[in-house]
Amino acid sequence: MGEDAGKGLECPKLMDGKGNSGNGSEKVIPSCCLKARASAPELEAKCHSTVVSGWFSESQSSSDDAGKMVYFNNPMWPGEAHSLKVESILFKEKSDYQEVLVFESSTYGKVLVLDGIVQLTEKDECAYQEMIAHLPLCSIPSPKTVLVVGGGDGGVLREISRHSSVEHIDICEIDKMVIDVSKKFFPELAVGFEDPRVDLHVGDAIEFLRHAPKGKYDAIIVDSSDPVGPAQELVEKPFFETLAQALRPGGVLCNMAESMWLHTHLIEDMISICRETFKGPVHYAWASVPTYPSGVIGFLLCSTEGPPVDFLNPINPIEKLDGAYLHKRELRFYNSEMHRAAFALPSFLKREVRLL
Ligand code: SPD
Repeated sequence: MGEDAGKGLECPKLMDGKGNSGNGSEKVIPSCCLKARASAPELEAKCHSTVVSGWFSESQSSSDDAGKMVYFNNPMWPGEAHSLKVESILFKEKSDYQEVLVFESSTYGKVLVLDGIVQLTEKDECAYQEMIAHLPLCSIPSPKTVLVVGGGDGGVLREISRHSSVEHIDICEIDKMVIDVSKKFFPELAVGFEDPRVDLHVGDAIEFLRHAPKGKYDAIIVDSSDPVGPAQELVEKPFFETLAQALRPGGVLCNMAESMWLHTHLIEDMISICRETFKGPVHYAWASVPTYPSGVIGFLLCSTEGPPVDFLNPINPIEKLDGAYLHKRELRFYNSEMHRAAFALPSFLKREVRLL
């Protein structure tokens, strides 16, 4: 076990209700912490990643008035915290936007964590990156122009690269540290940046989209982190309206859409916003990703008005695309059967999000 494993990660000093640390120096409370405080008002400001006794937990921590560590759950999944055994901590720094942590786990390979939330592990990243990329790209014939929002680790780019019809890929990631960290620790994902079709924009996606020509993209993939902190605006109506404008008629959006077990209301809100905004079909799909909360993650698929899109039956099957299965590395999770299966929903979800 590495030297750092087993120690609690260093936490900033407890801040008072106005964001002051109590030693006279002003500190701004990150928005994710404000959200945490709103959902757990009995606790004061928190910091992020927690490694205690050699285990990382998707919880947050702080010290109480007596200096004792206090743990509480992430507001996105109260009452539970998935843990991974830590071999060694490889990187931990605060960027301008979030805390970035990389550690070597005992069973899932290297893990990337942002603001205390697991973004990917080497073992199961294939499920998320392959599904979020190929569900939309295999649903339209010959996609040419693609935009990725977020996705700074490069994994989604790696998957888009399998599509030889694609001529241009814009990616807009706000946090350069995520890109740099991925290039250093996750070369199997960051390889996506090496594709000459990729045009990297480091900045705010909302600002980027404001200047994007209307109707430019065949497909947009929103590979965001959870809607706390920098990704908060990415589940709100104005953002979806901007995405719809940037798509050509009959263009497709695939948006990360959380867990059906934990976020039914958020999913319901996102679906109703998208039904109003995109005039074509709106569908929910999901996949198993063991290291995400509740072990699943969802994808919202929408299309603008235009040539009809049948998301449920891939018109552009990956098996028929020259070299796509083997490009850079073999597909590990996605295939046309998984594509179709991803849209089968449990009855409770159909009822709650009115998809019946
Ligand atoms: N709850 C975690 C959701 C993370 C979604 N983004 C992952 C980024 C991988 N490219």
